[in-house]
Amino acid sequence: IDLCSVLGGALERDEIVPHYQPIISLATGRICSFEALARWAHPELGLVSAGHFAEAFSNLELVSHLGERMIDAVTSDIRRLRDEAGLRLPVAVNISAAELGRDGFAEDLLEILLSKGLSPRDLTLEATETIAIDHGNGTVSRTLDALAQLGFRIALDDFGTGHASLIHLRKLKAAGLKIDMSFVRTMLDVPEDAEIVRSMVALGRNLNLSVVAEGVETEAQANALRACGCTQAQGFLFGKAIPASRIPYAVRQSH
Ligand code: G
Ligand code: G
Ligand code: MN
Ligand code: NA
Repeated sequence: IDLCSVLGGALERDEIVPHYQPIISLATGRICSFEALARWAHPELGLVSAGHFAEAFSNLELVSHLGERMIDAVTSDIRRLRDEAGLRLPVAVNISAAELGRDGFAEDLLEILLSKGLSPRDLTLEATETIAIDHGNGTVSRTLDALAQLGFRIALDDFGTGHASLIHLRKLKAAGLKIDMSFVRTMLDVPEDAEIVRSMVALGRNLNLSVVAEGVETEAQANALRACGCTQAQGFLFGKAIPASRIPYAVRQSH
């Protein structure tokens, strides 16, 4: 099957929806934020994770279309959570290189937020470092500058897996970094990986960045991260992505 045409149809039928994975404070265990992850509510297959249609993310048109759909749904969910549950937690959304390569992306994003009575502070934009590699005419850099100027927070996703991570921290004007789950997975068994995690946490702290450890699955990993001085974490230990309707209950449970 041609995944791209299939996903295009799914987008048109509004079957792509955000689910929300909690990000917690390691000091208190409380939910402090969520990451929005695309899910395909397939009429027969049920809920399909983004990993199953990740190939489509390399199609510029599809990923832009998916991004638009996600931003619209996420901002509506943030608005509804505030109105109906009095919740005000920032939500992280994954932004693709295709979106950053479009002139006017930052201004359009601001307009969407303002039209719903929200502000740039309500969103964190997660970008992987491949994004900073500007192949074209400098549009990506201009968009990143504009986003930072308008008050959006950018977090460097999958930190530690790409090339030249450190220069991208500066180029992206990052406000945070997310330690890739590959380091978390091995840090209890491989002393070097534990040391790398410690260094990333220290780097983040010294640069005044918020640091989130990803893929935390066990209590032992959470303890090791806490011992490193890491303050926030995300992973199956704390919860998988849930629909927006379940957010108020999850937040109350964690407090
Ligand atoms: O949730 P899951 O493990 O299926 O996600 C797989 C990958 O898809 C992750 O790397 C995640 O960053 C990416 N992803 C999930 N949702 C979105 C989205 O809305 N936009 C983009 N660009 N990537 C997403
Ligand atoms: O690339 P990005 O970090 O945006 O993607 C997050 C992805 O990681 C999502 O697809 C999500 O489902 C997955 N994920 C989140 N927590 C865990 C975890 O604890 N273990 C594993 N194996 N995957 C996770
Ligand atoms: Mn992410
Ligand atoms: Na990541």
